[in-house]
Amino acid sequence: MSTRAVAAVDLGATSGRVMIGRIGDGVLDLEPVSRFPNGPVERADGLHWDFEALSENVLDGLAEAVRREPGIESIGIDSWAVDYGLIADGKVLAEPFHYRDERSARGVAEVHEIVAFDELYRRNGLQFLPFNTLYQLRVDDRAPEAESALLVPDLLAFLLTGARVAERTNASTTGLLRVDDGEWDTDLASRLGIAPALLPALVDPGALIGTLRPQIARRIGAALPVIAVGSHDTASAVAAVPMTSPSAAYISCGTWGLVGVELAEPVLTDAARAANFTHERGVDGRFRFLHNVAGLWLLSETVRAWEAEDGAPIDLVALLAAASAVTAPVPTFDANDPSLSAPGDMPARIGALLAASGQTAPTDRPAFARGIVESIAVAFAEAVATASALTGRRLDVVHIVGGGSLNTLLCQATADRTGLPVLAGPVEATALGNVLVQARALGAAPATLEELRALVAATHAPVRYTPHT
Ligand code: LRH
Repeated sequence: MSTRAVAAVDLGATSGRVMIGRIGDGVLDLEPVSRFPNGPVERADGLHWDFEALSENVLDGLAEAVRREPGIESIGIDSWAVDYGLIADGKVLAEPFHYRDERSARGVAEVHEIVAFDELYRRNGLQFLPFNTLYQLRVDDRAPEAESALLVPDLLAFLLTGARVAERTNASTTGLLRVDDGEWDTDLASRLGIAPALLPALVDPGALIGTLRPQIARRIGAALPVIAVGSHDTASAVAAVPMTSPSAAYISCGTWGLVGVELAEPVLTDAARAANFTHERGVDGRFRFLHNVAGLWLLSETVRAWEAEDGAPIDLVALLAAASAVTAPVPTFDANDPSLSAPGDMPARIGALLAASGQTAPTDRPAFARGIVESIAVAFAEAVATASALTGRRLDVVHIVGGGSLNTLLCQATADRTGLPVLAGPVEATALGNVLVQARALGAAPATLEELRALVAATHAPVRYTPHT
C-alpha cells in the first residue's frame, strides 16, 4: 500500500493546529504545519471564542498544508465539544460563546425546572456539566433568529463547504441526542423551547460532508472533500488510544482529563448518574463512558496568574522539574470543585479550597504546582475506580493520551494513585484519530477500530510508568 496523505484540523481550548497525516503499511505519521493560540475572549456580553481568527488560522494552515503536500486527499476537523454558532441567511450570526461563560448557570436553572436531571439522564445519558449545549441554547437570545445551530467543527465545515450537518460524536455532547438510538430528541428540544429545526441532519464519522466551496478551494489550492471524523476531540483521541482490551481505562488529558472506558452498551444506572458518568458517542457507535476531571487547566490558569504577577513568562518545564523534586507531602484539593471552572485567579481559589479543608497552601511555587498535579492524579484515580465499579470491569492498565502524556510527574502520580501501570502516549492522539478515520473513509486504512489502534501502537509506542507500591 502506498502512503496516502490527509489534513487534520484539531482545535483545542488553548491552541489549534493543522497537521498533515500520512498513512500506509506500517506508517502513521503527523507533520505539524501550523499551531495557533486559542482561548476565551472577553466581550461586552461575556466570554466568547474569536471565531474569525480561528477560521482564518485554519484556512492559512490548510493552504500551507496543501503547499507542502499536494497529495492531500481530504480534510477532517475536530474541536472541543458543546459550543456552537448560529447561522442565519447563510452567515454566522454572532461569535460563539465560550463554554466557561457564566450565562449557562441560568440555562441550568431553567432547564431543570422543566425537565428534572434524572429524566435528562435517562434520555441523553450525559453527566451534568453546566455548559452542555442544551443549557446554553435555552438562554441564547439570538436562537430565535437562527436557521441552524452548528457545533464548532460543523460550523467550520459549513464555512468550508456550505453543507450543514451535525457529526454524531459531538452532537452527543449537546444533551439533545437520545442515548438509546443516537437520534435527535426533538421532543426534549421542543419542551425546552429549542426549535428542533435548528438541529441539522446527523452524520457519522467517515461520512463525506461536502467539497470545498470554489472560493475556499482557490485559497487553499485544491478542491478537497471534507470528511466527518470523530469531530468531538475526545472521540478522535479515544479512537487512537492504543488499547488492546476492555480492561483498559483511558485518560484523554489536555485542558480536561476525560477519564473512562469504552462500552458497547450504555450503563444508565442510578449509580452512574450519581457518579456523574457520561455516555458520549464514540467512533463506530461505541460509548465513551467517562467523567470530566479538570485537567491541565488548573496548572495553566495558575501559571497564567503567576506570569501576570511577575510580568514575565514562566518556564513550565523547569517548574515541573522543580515540582518533581519536592519531597515533603503537599496538600491536595478537589480538582473538580466548581469554583475552579471559570478563568481567574486560580492560585487564590485553590488557596481558598485548601483553607476550607483546614490545609495551608504551600508558599513556594514548585510545591504549589506539585499539589495541583497530585490533586489531578487523585481525581483521575477516583474516576478510574468509579468506572471499574460502575461497569463491573477489573481494570488493569490506564492509557494517558494528549498533552498530559508528556507530563511525567502526572503520569507517575496517576500510576501511583491508581496502583495500575500507566501507558503514556501518543501525545497527538486526537490528530491521529482524526487522520485514521479520514484514511479509513478513503480506503487507505484498515476497517476496524481494533486494527486502527494496533497501527497506533505499532507506530507510536507508549511510555510505561509502573506504580510505586
Ligand atoms: C475536551 C472537551 C471535553 C468537553 C470539553 C468542553 O477538549 O471536548 O470532552 O467536555 O472539551
